[in-house]
Amino acid sequence: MCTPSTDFGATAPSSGLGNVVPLPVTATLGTGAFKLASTAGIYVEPGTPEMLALGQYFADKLEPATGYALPVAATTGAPCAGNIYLTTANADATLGAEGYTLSVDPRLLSVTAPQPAGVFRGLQTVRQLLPASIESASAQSGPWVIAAGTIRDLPRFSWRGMMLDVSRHFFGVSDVEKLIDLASYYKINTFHLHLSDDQGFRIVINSWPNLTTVGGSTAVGGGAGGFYTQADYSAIVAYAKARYVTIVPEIDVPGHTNAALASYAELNCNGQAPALRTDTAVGYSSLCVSADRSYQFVSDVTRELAAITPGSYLHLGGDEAKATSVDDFKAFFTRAAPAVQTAGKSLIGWDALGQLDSLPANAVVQFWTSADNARGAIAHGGKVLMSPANKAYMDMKYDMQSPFGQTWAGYISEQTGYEWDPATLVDGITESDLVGLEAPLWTELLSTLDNLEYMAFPRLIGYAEIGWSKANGRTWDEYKSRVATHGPRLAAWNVNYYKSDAIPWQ
Ligand code: TNX
Repeated sequence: MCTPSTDFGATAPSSGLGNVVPLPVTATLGTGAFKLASTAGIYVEPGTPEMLALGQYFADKLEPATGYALPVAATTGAPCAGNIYLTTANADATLGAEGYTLSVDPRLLSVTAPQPAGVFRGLQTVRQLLPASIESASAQSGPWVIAAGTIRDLPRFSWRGMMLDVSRHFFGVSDVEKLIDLASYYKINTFHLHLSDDQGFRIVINSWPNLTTVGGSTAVGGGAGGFYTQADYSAIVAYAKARYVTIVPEIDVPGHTNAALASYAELNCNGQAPALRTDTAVGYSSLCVSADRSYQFVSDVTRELAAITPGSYLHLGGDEAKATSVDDFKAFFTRAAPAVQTAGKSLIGWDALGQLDSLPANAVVQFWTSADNARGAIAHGGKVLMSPANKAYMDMKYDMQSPFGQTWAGYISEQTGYEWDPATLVDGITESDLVGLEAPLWTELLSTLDNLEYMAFPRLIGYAEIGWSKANGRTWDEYKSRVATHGPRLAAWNVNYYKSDAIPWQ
């Protein structure tokens, strides 16, 4: 049973189906408009807990601004006129794991996808087609009208990520969740947590408790640091999962390990724990490659992390191991990498892993600086995740005026961050070698959520579009006026985004 709504004569907004970021694959404008009425319901098919949860997620997003408590119910077949229909029934299988079709008719709004993840992605499109005031935390006047038409949409790359360094400065669960929620609005599907480095070890490992009680007690600049309990981490994983975002945890080895070395003397070749470090130097620390305990450490950490990580990848870092010889680096990963397989996961590491003589099945290397190493990884059957430092490092300053951030990889304006193609940037790395792209946010120089938001927005929105939308036809001039319409939405969420003149912000 459903209550039909009868206002089918609403006028379509002049923006039509425009202003969606990432740009959908195809959008065809129809006649008229769908008007969301207070009497509408959200009907899901099939009535599984997952689909009902998606319906409730959407109802919860609409309630503050509309004041409507839209009921969510299971249905078989399309509901009656005036309602919203979310379904995986009779979907076009070629839309894949995350694609969807959005059909907006004056009498029905429906999102159809082969998988619930596609329904979630489609709901982000629906939110973007509603007036920006839909994102307000308090009741607004509406009307809540969407232009009639059809969108058929699916991603270019399967891995569209953001990375946050919680080691140099620690960020609590609610900060991380806010970033995940924002990223998911732009259809990002992977959130990589850089959980350990020289300055802090940030996740409780029950079999090695000092890693956090000692190694988690500091941060860059000497602050108090902090760490996630495994329950905290699981809360982040669940929050991300509800947004169809996969958490990829990173424990960086064998370098970038001073916090672990300071926590356990036995991980050091000289048997002595160094002091905790709060400076930003790199390349001085290494697990003891000849010590069996180092591999016990890796296997215990990967086993405990794997048990609370539903995603299929564990990141073992491997970058800037300058205190480890190349032979030792190879010897280290030959013994350490199988722990990831044993834990039932696949290995991802930074591009230095391309120096190894072989890679395990399904290995991914994350390109940030060395094209040679990335090509080496491809030659050994690995796939590449693109995070070029001079295009995708969100800790780089936008320009000379930026109040904080790094410059070693250059300035990265919003335009520079947007105008590149992962499949043509590096000689010898082509589309079929890639799993996708990821934008890292390192935090040596960033210590507050406000800082993070300023560096990530709006650049992250551009990376989301590079990962999702077709390369063909993407232009900065068109994009900048489309992303400009998202200013009021970012403002509604209290995001401290960078408002430069490069984008004609509304
Ligand atoms: C290089 S990228 C690093 C990080 C720093 C970053 C700062 C990478 C794998 N290593 O340790 O935080 O530069 O931009």
